[in-house]
Amino acid sequence: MKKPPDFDAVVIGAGISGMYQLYRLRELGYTVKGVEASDNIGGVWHQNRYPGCRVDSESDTYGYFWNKELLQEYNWSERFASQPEVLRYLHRAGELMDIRKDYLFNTRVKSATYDEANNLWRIEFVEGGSAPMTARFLVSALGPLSAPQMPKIDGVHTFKGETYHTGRWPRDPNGFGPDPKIDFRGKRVAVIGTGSSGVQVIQEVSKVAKELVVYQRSPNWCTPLGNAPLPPEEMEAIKKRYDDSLAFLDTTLGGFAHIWLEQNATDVSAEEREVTLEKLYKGPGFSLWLGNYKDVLYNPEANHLVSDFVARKIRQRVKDPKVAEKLIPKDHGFGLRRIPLETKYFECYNQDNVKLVDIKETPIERITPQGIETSEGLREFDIIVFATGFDAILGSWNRMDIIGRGGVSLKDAWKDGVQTYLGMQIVGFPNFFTLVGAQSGATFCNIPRCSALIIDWLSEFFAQVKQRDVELIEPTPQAQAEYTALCHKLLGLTLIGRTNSWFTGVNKNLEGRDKRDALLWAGGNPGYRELLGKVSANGYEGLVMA
Ligand code: N01
Repeated sequence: MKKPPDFDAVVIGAGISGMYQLYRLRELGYTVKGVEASDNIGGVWHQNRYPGCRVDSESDTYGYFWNKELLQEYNWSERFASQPEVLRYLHRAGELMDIRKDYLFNTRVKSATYDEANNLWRIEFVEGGSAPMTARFLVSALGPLSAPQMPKIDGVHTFKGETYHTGRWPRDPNGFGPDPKIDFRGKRVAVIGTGSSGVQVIQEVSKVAKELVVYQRSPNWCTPLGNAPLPPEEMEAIKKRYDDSLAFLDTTLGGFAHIWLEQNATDVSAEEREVTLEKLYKGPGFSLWLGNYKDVLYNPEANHLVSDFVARKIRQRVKDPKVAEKLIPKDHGFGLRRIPLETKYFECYNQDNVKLVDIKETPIERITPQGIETSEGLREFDIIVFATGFDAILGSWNRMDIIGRGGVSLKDAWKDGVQTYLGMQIVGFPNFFTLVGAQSGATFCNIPRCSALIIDWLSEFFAQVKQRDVELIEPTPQAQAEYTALCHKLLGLTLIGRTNSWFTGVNKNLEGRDKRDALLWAGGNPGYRELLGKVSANGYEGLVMA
């Protein structure tokens, strides 16, 4: 006789998508358990507490649109909310879902193994967590940017001062923000890394540090965030139009409040283009990235025109022309890696207390107990901030053992490249689901908005699974191969697919991660919704259910 599972479903992760998925499963009558490695809800917003951390989606587009009560209750105070404000929002959402009662915190999954004889997943935890548990369905909501990655630098652990990684920032135990004891005032600070996290932390630390040295390996195409307070009367107006906003967001590429222009950059006059780009540059959030001419991420010539525009902006804003040149990306065009949004970032380099070290010119040789040594010599510091990013998309899954049918691990299944069906399921891993991971329609997206689409769809599916007493769900090899091929094709149509970045799985800090892979669904949010609609309309084609 088959053993019954402890739970119908276990959800790993209490971030934005994990909490919502668990809530929906519970509402459907599934017995559920959530497990979370950290000690609280909030996912990346619980962990990334560095000074300056904030959203780069407009605040009122970043949330749970499905929760009408929360939409009407919550007042965003800024156009782009800070980390404490987002985390407060998620805590309130957690309260409204009464989510904590179903989660075990401080419970990090070590392994999840499919037990074929009993058709269930056996989940084991790192020592100190829970006793093992079993589940019929296992949903992994691990987050694409939640496995922080330290750099490979000799002596990295010898430094005697304070060190922090932006993705694991110590927190104020009594509040939602960073630990107030981390004080940069009057200190000599190094920041390694100039992605979105680095840019945000540099802007803040430069205001108070005695000396800030930025170690940059690759510059990024940063554009202005356009943040401002959100007046209460405007917030009230936003509340009245949430339904319309949602309808609009559902039409945009990534669920952001920006939509391509109808023309191509190459089809308009230089004068007209300049006026348009100027307007977009001054616009909020991802205006210039995702509200640009529709060929910018596809046509090298169009991309070059916009890159040239942004390079001119950087030259205007940075006083020292040599420093400006170092801050202009030369190895990739505008928008082909994730755009960091900034507030007076470039002006930081006009300050006397801020210095830029281009480590392609003067490489870091080692970290010593006193500081950082490059080919130019040693600089001493009190604090080093590692803004070196994540083992993006794959890391959270690779850092636990996920063992499917026949004892095959997910790492092995993906060793020659990621393969999924809909970015949700993998052949050989029955009843295992991934949310906002590789090839998911929500990963290159406004995550709360796009992950809700997936969770709503999955919840419909799980309702039918329950109704039909389905106990086993697995994609067909053909459906998986076709979906994966489609991901490659769509990404290959974009210039993003030809660029090394975390979008394409390249990570210089990790062995064997120098080849590009189609980790993203690049068919846009409407395209993904259409595909999911077609799959369900055709009786969940591509999935074997037994
Ligand atoms: O990480 P990143 P991140 N020596 O990978 C450098 C989201 N996010 O944490 O480019 C020296 O982008 C690395 O250099 P290179 C957002 O989606 C959102 O900043 O590899 N440098 C790069 O400069 C974002 O894209 C917000 O040459 C080293 C940096 O470290 C994603 O998270 C805010 C190095 C890493 O940049 C990740 O952003 C923050 C080494 N050994 C983040 N190794 C919002 O606003 C790495 N680097 C919502």
